[in-house]
Amino acid sequence: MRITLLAGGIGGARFTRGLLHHLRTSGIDADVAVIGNTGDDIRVFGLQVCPDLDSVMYTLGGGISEERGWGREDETFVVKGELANYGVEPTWFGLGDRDTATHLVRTQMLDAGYPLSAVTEALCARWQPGVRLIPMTDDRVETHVVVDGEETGTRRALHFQEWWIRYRASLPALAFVLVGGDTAKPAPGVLEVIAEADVVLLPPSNPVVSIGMVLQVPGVREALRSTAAPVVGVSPIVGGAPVRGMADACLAAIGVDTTAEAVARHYGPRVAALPAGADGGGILDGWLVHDGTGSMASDASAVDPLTALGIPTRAVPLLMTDVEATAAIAAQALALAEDVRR
Ligand code: FO1
Repeated sequence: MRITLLAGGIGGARFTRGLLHHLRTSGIDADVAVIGNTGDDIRVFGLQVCPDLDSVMYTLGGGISEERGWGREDETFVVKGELANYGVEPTWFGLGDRDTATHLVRTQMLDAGYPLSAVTEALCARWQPGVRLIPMTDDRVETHVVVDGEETGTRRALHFQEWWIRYRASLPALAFVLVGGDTAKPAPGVLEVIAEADVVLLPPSNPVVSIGMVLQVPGVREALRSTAAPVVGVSPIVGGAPVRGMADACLAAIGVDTTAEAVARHYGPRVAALPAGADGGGILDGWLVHDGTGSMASDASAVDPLTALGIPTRAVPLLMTDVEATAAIAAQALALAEDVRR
C-alpha cells in the first residue's frame, strides 16, 4: 500500500509517527512518502535550516525534543550564546548545538551542488525515519509575512521564522507570501508519489503556512485533483481552536474562520466541477473532525454541512495525546479513505 502525506512541522510529524505505529501494529505493509514544507526554511549564520523537514526527520528518527517538538533532545545552546556574545543577529533564533551538525552537513552538501532532495535523503540515511521524506521543491523558497509597521503605511515583510519565533505571531499578518513559489518546481518524486498513491493524507498541520505552502508549488494542487487516490484530511482545528501552534493567527490573515468546517471549505471538495475562476479547485474527498472526546468541544456540527458540500466527514477523537491515540486517528483516516474511494 502506498500512502503519501503533505506535512508541515510538529503536527505533521506526530501524525505520521502515529500512522507508522498503526501500520506496524496492524501488520499493514505500506510505503509511506512525506512531502515536506520548505517555506519555513531560513539561512542563519550562513547555515540553511529546514525546520519542517527536520521535525519530521527527528520525530520519526527518534531524535526530536518531545517538549519543544522541534530540534534535538538533550540539546544545548552554547554556540547560540557565544554568537550572542559577539552581538551577531538573529539572537532570537534557537540554534541548538546538536541541531547545528544537521545544518552544517546540509549547507555543505547544498554548497557542493546537491539538490535539497538529495541532501534530505543523505540526512535520512542516518535517522532512518521509515518514510521517504521529500522536500516540496528543490528550489529556494521562503515564506514571508506581510505586517503593518509601527508608523501607519509602513507595511513590511519579514521572514516567517522571525514572525513566528521573535514575535510569536503577535503582529497581525496581512498576507503570507511564498517567495520564489511561483517559479518553484516540485522536487523529483513529489508528483509521482501523489499520482501513484493508494491514499493521500493531509495531517493536522498548519493549513496556511505548512500544507498551504506545499499546495502553492506549481503542479501539486493539480496532481492532488487528478490522483486516483482518495485525499483525506484531519482537522488541525479542534473545538474551535488550534491544538498547538498559531494556526488561528494564520487563518485570520487569509480570511478563514478558525473552525474545522472552515478549514475543510478552504481546502475545498475535489468532486465539485471547477466553478469558473475557482482558485485551483478543491482537493478533499474526506475530512475528520473532533467528536468532543476529552476536554475539547465537539466539532460534530461540521459533519452534515461538509458532507452535503461533497466532503464526507466523520467526527472522531482527534487529540494526539500519545502515539496510540494518534494511531487511532490515522486508522480512522484510512478507513474513511476506503469508504470514499471512487
Ligand atoms: N521555534 C521556536 O519557537 N523558537 C525557536 O527558537 C526555534 C528554533 C528552531 C530551530 C530549528 C528548527 O528546525 C526549528 C526551530 N523552531 C523554533 C521551530 C520552528 O520555528 C517551527 O517549528 C516551524 O518553523 C513551524 O512549523
